[in-house]
Amino acid sequence: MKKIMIFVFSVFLIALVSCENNEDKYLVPLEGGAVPRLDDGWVLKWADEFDGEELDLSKWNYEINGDGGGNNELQYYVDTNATLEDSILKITAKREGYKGKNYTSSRITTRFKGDFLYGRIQVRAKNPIGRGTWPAIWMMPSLGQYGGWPGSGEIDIMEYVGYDPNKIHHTIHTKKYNHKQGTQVGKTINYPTSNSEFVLYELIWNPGEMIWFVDGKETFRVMYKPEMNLDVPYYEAFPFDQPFFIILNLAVGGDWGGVQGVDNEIFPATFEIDYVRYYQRDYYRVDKKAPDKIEFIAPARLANTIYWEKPDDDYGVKYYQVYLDGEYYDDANINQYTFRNLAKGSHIIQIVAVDFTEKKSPKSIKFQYDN
Ligand SMILES: [Ca+2]
Ligand SMILES: [Ca+2]
Repeated sequence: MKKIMIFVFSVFLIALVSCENNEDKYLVPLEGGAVPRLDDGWVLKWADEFDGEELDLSKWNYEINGDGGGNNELQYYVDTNATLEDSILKITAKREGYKGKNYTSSRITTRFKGDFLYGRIQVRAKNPIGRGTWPAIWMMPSLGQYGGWPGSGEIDIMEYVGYDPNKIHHTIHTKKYNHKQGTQVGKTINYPTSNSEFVLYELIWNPGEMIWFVDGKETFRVMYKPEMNLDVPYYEAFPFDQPFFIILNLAVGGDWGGVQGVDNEIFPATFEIDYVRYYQRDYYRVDKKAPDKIEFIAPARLANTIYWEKPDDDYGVKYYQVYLDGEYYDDANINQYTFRNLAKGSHIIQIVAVDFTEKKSPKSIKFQYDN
């Protein structure tokens, strides 16, 4: 107990001494990282360069199963087809019988070992060659807070199918927007060198916004727009306000990869990954400005739901504080909010935007909501 008291007291002292310049809040890069910082305040927080002799199981899990990934894929995922060589992770699909399947491969995830909310993800990879291959760099929700697929979302940083080798694909899936309904949101990019050279795939993920880059060029951007989702709680359209983990896998065949069958002459086929890096923005170093006052609030179609404009800020809003009849009521991760148990009558609602350094906007205009 005494030790704890001393610890608490010393933390308090340090906080008192350094609150002027925020130095205690600056991010510290991951020790030994290959590229600890990128321009504009990005700091390395998690990485695997694949330098070792074998896959680092403090960072990765194998997903071992033959259930076809929900897409009727033909491989059995085993824990022997992800190997390291010359600082490259090689995920190899083999033509071999195993537990009723005719192919083996590997699928690895960072779940509960690397779980990420917002930031910048870099994966440098080289796609396999051959009809029937279907590699992916993607992300799934760590906790599944908004229900099973696709309710809690899926982020596909890069997909490729070997029968259409000049293209790569970026996609998100949510309850409202997913491929089972043909409503998924995505983009196909012509990139003929993705299976002959290493390509850098990047995702910058901010509240309400995701931006994809290929070799440093922006290729796709998704912004949450409440005015297009007035009929649903925001998370049915955009559940990307919770932690996600990274998945790397090489599937064989399946509903997409197998559209033109599988060429059995291509095996072994290998998906190569040079590194995975995750950066967070060092907001206390770069963010200088508080968010602007919110001037627009409106009712959504969904009951007891409002939305508002996303105010300008130099590095973006982290979350909002919702005020009801002059009192703080709740936080909102995105610029849309559904009240629970709102009393019948006329209410005054105000919103405060908070950035990643806890700088706050002035209180918004007063919006009258009658329910
Ligand atoms: Ca490497
Ligand atoms: Ca700011």
